[in-house]
Amino acid sequence: RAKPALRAISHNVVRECLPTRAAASHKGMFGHVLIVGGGPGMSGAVNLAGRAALRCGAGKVSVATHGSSQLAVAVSQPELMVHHVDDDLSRLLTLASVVVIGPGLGQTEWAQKLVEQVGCWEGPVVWDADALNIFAQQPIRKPEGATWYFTPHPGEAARLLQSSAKHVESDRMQALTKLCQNFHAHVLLKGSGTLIQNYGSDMRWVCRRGSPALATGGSGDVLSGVVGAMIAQHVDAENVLPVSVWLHAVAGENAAQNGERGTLASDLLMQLRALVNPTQQ
Ligand code: B4P
Ligand code: MG
Repeated sequence: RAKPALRAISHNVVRECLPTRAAASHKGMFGHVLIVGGGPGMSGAVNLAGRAALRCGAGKVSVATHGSSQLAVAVSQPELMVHHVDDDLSRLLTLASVVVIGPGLGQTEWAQKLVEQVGCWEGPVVWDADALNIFAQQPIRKPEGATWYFTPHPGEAARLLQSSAKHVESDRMQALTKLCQNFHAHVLLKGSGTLIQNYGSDMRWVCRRGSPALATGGSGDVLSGVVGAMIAQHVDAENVLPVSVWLHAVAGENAAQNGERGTLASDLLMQLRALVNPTQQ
């Protein structure tokens, strides 16, 4: 069989995916992202994911977080709707158009219960960070009708594949394809030259943009929020990961213009806003 094609992501994908908004638009057209995470001591991760989703144009963003994180997240960004969840996500799931689970989630019993509930939900889910780590220990069968997006770095990919980060890095293409096939998910594999493959497709994408400025705590959390916002705004499933990765990478390059070393994940947020408005490109 012929080798699957490898396509570089270009700015054209953004123009295609994010058309100018109609004058009569309302927020209901741009979806409701539910971010689940922020265990004790890790409120910053959901804050970054939530703010990234807002800056990328999601109509509404809710955060479901641990009681100890609620106040910190709520005061950090007034546009976020912040809910304290003990163990029952069902009410919030009925309101969401997409769920992003994992940023700052931790791997406690509290986190495991949330992963189980999101795993049964029949909508689009972005699995990141500790949600992937929990998943690696207790795989869940994808429900009929759900669309899953996995956003692992090589360490998380290795846990999902019961391998090592070194082995994943030695053949990134193979790891990517295995993740897609094993978990029936659209997958991106992070790192310089992030790779993407959609479930059911042989084609792979590579991102040749980006910067070592992105190698900083929280930049992955920002990416998960970008992915959530693209799904909320009805970007076609096969374009969701390519467009999100491109936006995040170019936001990193632009933020790094003030100095690669010392760029913060939160510096990406205003860059993203400029990039999702194509006249600004
Ligand atoms: P965690 O401690 O789990 O890190 P995290 O909370 O997920 O951090 P964050 O969400 O901010 O960053 P993420 O990597 O998701 O684990 C980090 C550990 O994982 C490392 O100590 C290492 O062991 C392993 N690991 C991570 N990346 C690795 C890699 N490339 N190779 C080998 N091991 C790795 O997201 C970071 C974002 O920035 C991604 O979108 C990524 O693509 C981008 N980015 C980072 N460096 C980049 C670069 N040089 N060029 C372009 N993009 C880059
Ligand atoms: Mg991460």
